[in-house]
Amino acid sequence: MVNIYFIGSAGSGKTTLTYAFQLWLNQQGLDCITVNLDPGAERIPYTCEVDVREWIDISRVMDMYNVGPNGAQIICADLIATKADEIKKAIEEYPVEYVLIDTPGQMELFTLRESGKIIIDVLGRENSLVAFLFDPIISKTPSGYVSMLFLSASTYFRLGLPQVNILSKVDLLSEEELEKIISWSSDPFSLYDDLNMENKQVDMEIFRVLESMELYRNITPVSAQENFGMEDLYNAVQQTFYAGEDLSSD
Ligand SMILES: Nc1nc2c(ncn2[C@@H]2O[C@H](COP(=O)(O)OP(=O)(O)OP(=O)(O)O)[C@@H](O)[C@H]2O)c(=O)[nH]1
Ligand SMILES: [Mg+2]
Repeated sequence: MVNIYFIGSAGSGKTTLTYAFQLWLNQQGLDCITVNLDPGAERIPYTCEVDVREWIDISRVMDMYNVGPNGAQIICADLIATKADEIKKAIEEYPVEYVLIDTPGQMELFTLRESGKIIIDVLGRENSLVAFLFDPIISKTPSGYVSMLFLSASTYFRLGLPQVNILSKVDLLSEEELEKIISWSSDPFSLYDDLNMENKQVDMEIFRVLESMELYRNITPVSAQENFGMEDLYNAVQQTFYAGEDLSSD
């Protein structure tokens, strides 16, 4: 069983990609379930075999604690940890190969608060990975791309799981913009040059550090809307687990 956590900034496309990847896996004859860990989710397109909203009701939390939606989101994020064992049990009822896990819209609720790490530990670290979504509109400028890179690195530091970087919604980018972003992801020097042209000075050393930690790596472009790049995402997942050591089959 492989757990894939879809993580990215608000509106980066996590929920839609979870759905598109579920459909693609099913088309390939591969078993998967989808898990919603976002208590604030309103519209969920995928089948959602396990839904955190069964245990945590955000509007009740707002009433009970007399807080607004943002305060309630924080309380809910912490409450998820108290339900970790039950969530695990619910997932284990499905003996499938892939568990696609959609995370809260505001990524820091999952990546920075303790409950994200607790959930990951309870569900098991060894077969887990993060699909980190780069927002295409932010990633269009060199400084925006670097900011996404740091956000991705911060998630990696915090959660400590293998990570694949995904460029989402590429149908919103022109061919030229897409090519630029791909070149930045494969060649730190081209990013460095374009940053300079944007009058943003960054020491090349920073990219070397990211490279040495294998955080500076090729990005996988996808479009959930156009069902593009799903096979590449699948291959990136496979490579993470099967390239080096064997994946234990539990
Ligand atoms: N053009 C285009 N739009 C997309 C794509 N994927 C998602 N969207 C749109 O982007 C918006 C956000 O998508 P979601 O999947 O809800 O993103 P999210 O990261 O789950 O959002 P939150 O959970 O609210 O933070 C929606 O309006 C989607 O329809 C895509 O591949 N292409
Ligand atoms: Mg979502």
